Amino acid sequence: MVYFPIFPTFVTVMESNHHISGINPHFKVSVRKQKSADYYIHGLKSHNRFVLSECITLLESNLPEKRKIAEAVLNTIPFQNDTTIRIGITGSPGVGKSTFIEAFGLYLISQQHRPAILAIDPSSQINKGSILGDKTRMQHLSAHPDAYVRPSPSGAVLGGTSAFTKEAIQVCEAGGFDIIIVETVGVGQSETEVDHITDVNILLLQPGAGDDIQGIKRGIVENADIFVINKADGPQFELAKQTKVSYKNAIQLFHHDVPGWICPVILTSAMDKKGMDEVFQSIIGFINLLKKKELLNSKRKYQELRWFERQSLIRLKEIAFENNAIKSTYQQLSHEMSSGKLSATSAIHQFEEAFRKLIHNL
Ligand SMILES: Nc1nc2c(ncn2[C@@H]2O[C@H](COP(=O)(O)OP(=O)(O)O)[C@@H](O)[C@H]2O)c(=O)[nH]1
Ligand SMILES: [Mg+2]
Repeated sequence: MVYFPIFPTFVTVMESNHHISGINPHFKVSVRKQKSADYYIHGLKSHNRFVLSECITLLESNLPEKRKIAEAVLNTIPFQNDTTIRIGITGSPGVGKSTFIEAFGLYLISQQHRPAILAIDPSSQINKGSILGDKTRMQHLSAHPDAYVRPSPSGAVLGGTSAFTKEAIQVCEAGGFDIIIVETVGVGQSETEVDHITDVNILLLQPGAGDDIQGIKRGIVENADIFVINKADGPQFELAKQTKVSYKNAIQLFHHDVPGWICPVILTSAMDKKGMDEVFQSIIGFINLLKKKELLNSKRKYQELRWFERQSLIRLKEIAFENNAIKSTYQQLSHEMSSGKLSATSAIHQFEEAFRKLIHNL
């Protein structure tokens, strides 16, 4: 196997395609008839959950023929809907994100909302198509007719997690869900950052987390709009209260992007289903402030633009590497670098030369 140190995502895509084409490129198409874009569009419009699931599976596919249908669907359904709320929930593994979403989702249903949950957890294990942990933690919510829970493996999709999630949010909204919750670990993983796809971000913490606030990456704290200290129950309740004070003091040092917003720090117990109302009121407070300052639409427009910029670069890279000359030049240079014959600076220079030559000859 050729080692590609720089483009790991790209390599995964390329290699998986290679394996598929090595067996039989039309294998899947011949055994199962591909459903049309109209089938998905109609199913989403009639709020059919089964079709929504099929549509998200379609979005996860890297196969060009499926991608084409997915794009036809995405180009037909609305991409902006300002009556929906997109919530990002991040936090280290084990803080209780999935348990919290189970309690919060059920609370939202009691308030006549229809929540859809996209759980993208790189630490989750995939087993028989579902992700262990997340769905079991969201047992009641998963089974509820007014909710939709979709765990997705991260990194397995074309263009990275955020591209897939952005599209999945769009189809969930088209499928009749008005509150979309995205669960990610979001700690230091650039492709799992949800702040470019959601309206409001919640950082989930657990009692004691305030002790190491200095160690928490500045970016993560800065991207949060609401802090939730979960597991504020039983013997940990007192510690949770102290953690709340530490956070309240610490976040005063950070400047929030939205003028006038002071990040609330809320105690919850997902296990005892406590604090859900306060979290929801804070979310509504934040959304109302964004709307009042006419920032909600501009935030989403900016996210669209940013997404376009990021995705076009990813596409550009993929298209470039479809060219054999570019691919072999890259492999050759990597090879020379690993055997110590070439410095990165000259490899970059040579690669750029080869690329320019190719483009100018087109
Ligand atoms: N005591 C207590 N435990 C909780 C609470 N929320 C979650 N947990 C436990 O924390 C562990 C991790 O929860 P999980 O929801 O999978 O965390 P995630 O990795 O952030 O999604 C599980 O054992 C949960 O039962 C809570 O509010 N109180
Ligand atoms: Mg989880």
